[in-house]
Amino acid sequence: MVTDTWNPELQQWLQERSSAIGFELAGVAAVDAPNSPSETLEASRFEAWIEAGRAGEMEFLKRRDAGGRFLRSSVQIAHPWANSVVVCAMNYNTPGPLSIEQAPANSGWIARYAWSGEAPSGTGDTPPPAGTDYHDFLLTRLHRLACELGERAGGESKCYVDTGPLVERSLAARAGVGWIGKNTCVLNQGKGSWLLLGVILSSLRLPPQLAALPAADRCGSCTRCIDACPSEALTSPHQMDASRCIAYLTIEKKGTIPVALREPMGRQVFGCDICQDVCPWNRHPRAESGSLPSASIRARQELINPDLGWLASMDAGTFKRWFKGSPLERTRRSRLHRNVAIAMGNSAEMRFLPHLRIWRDGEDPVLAEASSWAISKIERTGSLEQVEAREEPPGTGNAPLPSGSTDREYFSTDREYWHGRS
Ligand code: B12
Ligand code: SF4
Ligand code: SF4
Repeated sequence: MVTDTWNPELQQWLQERSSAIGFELAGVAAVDAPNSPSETLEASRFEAWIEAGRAGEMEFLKRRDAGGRFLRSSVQIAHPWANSVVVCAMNYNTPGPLSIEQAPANSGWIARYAWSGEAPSGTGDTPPPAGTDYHDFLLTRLHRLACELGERAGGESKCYVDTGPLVERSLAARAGVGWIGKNTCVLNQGKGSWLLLGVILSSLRLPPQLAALPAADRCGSCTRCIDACPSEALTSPHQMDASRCIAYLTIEKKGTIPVALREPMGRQVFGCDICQDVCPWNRHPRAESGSLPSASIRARQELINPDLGWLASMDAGTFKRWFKGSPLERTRRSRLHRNVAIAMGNSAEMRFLPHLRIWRDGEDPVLAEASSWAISKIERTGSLEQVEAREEPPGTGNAPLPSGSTDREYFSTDREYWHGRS
């Protein structure tokens, strides 16, 4: 039955079908009419955010239409036909440690959403499991839902996961999926914030009486995320200076990373989970069994607290085998290695010096500069014990590796290295 308008029965159908397709949460919101008070508020927030330089070098956020308006400041600018938006969310919190827990001194951190891969990890004799990107299967599910919606109610639709010219978190909040926490993430009382969002823009109209009730803001007086952010990217509640966020620095920022922000990066080499790891609403929620496509979403154990030496030893072929089709493809090997060099510097581990020296003397100027910084940092901050162990015969220029190990063991192929760890 084609309706062209949302009605309670269709909303009920949406809940049932989205859940059957594998989304844990779904809601629908009306798209603001041009110049309505709510459109004006959202647009002015977005403009102010960009104009304050908060987006750093993320040029895709700054795109404008022919009239000079920021494309993302209002849904209707790029999609004048859209009247409503379905927002779906999937919890990706598979079991695993938190980034804030004790971890080996030689380990880095890859954001939780990027752990996924196709099969349980091999023994080292089998090829590494192929990477998968949550965005891909979210989009597949959204297309299925949009297609069924079209068959049932008619209208035009368009699906996005991440890439569309719209602010998904604002839409999610308005669709009742959750509230926007002080860390700027969408949080749901029962599911926490390990949520990936996907949206279906639709031409169906949502009568005002069917609008979702906004989720109550349950941050209260808590400020854990703001207090824990190492780079002071959360400038005040609900406000982020993305140019300082470690997720931006490690994933989006090209070239060199500002020196002042390198130490705060700690051991993060891809993304950052700290402001979600400390959030009390994330203590319990786990992805529901059955909501994740089991074969393709398993966390790859090697990517949890990954060994920095192992990541550093990846050549182009190995990087491709591990990360093709995964979110890490975005940084390519060169930027991942830049981040690894900084994490090595922050680790104060003398054992990384030989590899850092190779990078420092190599051809990639960004990596060379980051390595040079890391070497001086390790030399400044390495433990007394390590500094003593560093005493070397004049002229060799190399610090000894930890006792009983050789250069070859430390920086050979990833497979050998992995065997060494297990
Ligand atoms: C650019 C981007 C980033 C940038 C900037 C993040 C940011 N806060 O803006 C960087 C690279 C830093 C980033 C990091 C991460 N991202 Co990101 N990112 C995006 C992207 C593509 C655009 C976001 C955007 O437009 N930002 C501009 C600002 C203005 O908007 P906003 O923060 O999203 O929301 C603002 C408004 O809602 C408004 N607002 C609402 N209420 C109120 C109230 C007050 C008082 C005020 C002042 C403002 C205000 O202010 C909010 C906060 O500034 C979206 C996808 C999309 N198309 O929306 C994903 C998205 C936001 N990211 C996502 C994720 C998962 C992450 C990371 C967790 C990844 C990681 N582990 O490293 C981190 C989280 C860091 C964090 N604390 O936010 C998810 C968020 C899911 C969720 N549960 O909220 C999204 C929705 C992608 C997806 N499809 O799932 N991301
Ligand atoms: S993701 Fe990390 S750097 Fe970014 S706001 Fe959260 S804690 Fe701060
Ligand atoms: S840590 Fe506290 S303030 Fe931050 S999002 Fe969670 S509940 Fe809100």
